[in-house]
Amino acid sequence: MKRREFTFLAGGIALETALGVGQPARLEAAAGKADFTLRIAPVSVELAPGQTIRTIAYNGSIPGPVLRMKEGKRISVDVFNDTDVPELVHWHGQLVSAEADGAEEEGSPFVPPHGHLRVSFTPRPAGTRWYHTHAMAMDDLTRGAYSGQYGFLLVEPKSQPGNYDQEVFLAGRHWDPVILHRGAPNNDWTVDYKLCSLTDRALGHGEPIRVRQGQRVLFRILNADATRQLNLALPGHRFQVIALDGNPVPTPKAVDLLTVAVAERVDAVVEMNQPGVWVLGSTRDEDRKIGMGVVIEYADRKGEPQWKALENPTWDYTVFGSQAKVPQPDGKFDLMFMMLPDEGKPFNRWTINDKAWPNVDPLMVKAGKRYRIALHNGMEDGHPVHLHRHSFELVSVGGKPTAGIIKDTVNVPRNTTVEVDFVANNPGPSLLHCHMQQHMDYGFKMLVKYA
Ligand SMILES: [Cu+2]
Repeated sequence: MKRREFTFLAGGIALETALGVGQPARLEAAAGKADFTLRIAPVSVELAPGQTIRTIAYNGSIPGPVLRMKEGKRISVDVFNDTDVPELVHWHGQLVSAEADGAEEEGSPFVPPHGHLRVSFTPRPAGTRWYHTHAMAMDDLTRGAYSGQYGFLLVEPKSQPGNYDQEVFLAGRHWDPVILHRGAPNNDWTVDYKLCSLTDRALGHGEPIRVRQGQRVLFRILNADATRQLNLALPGHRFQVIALDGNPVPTPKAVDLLTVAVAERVDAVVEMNQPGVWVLGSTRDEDRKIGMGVVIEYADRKGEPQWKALENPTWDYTVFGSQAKVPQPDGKFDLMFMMLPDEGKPFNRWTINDKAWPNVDPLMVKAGKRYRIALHNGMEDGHPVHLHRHSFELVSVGGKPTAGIIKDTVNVPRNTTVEVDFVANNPGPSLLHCHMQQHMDYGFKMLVKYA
């Protein structure tokens, strides 16, 4: 029997339902083929010989396909959900409508189980973005960011600068999660993992990245993890950081270590001037041992991949900033993040200004105004805080002023305050949350609302 297909033309969203339940008032025939298709379905991936993960992913691979879109050119994506549970696809770092954003809390529709949703939006701004599930996992570690539902989305600028010879996409991930209770000083519930990947295979398996001496390689690096920070080095080489979260930085700078918090992206160019076979990998020995890395192989070089620990690994956003004067905001908010004590089962609950979702008071803003948010982390863990549908500018990190660094996710280190400014320029509810899955699932989220 032919599937019934309907299109719901409102807010840029088209909704099709196979059952016809909850049919919206305005129905029209689905219009042609979408520009992109994503299929959410189970997959098995052999990360290393004998080490196969079974997860849910896009189009049968981890990561999903690199989606290349043109800045400002409206597109449509057909999302098919072959699983038994409702899903959400979030377009991370893009200034889209709340309907298209893929966040339940903003009112975006789900992709129904064994159903379909057509999403339409205008990609912007240009840069390294990504897409991922925004479903909650709670204590089901097969769902949400613990699953394989992530992929790069590159919004290509109208005019391409492109001063590189090769482009490489790397997305860090931990796999096979298990719930773990930690003792002092944290005394909390956390997640531990047994396997890692930075490509579609564990370190030492799959194809190396082949380079030639003198090449400039642009690495687009994403931390697609549910909970863990990614720290990367490439012995004998430096990373010229040119963009953070896809946005060009005011002061590109060469560094030895890349620290990428959950959901962040770093674009960095490496000049290949140390012929050999190297490990580009996690600076955490335990993570490299279980697969977090990839081999870089120069032409005509053979042998065991070499690793060397960094002597002085440091990471500081502000080195990429400028000294420009940041405009005074029209309003200011203070947000204090705290963890509630262990309640005897996973996970600990989290509060923002002493309240947990859904009871956190929203930040009320007026369109066109500039707001400063002081993010206060009163705990031992760092929190990658993400604001949906807006970009923000870093104003200070741990009391150190900066300017010109535009991001959508910022790591707020332990017992530190980070200040960010954003302009309320995209009306509709916008989610602000910690991107660590168990933190957002257990209270650490709130809405920005337009008055
Ligand atoms: Cu957090």
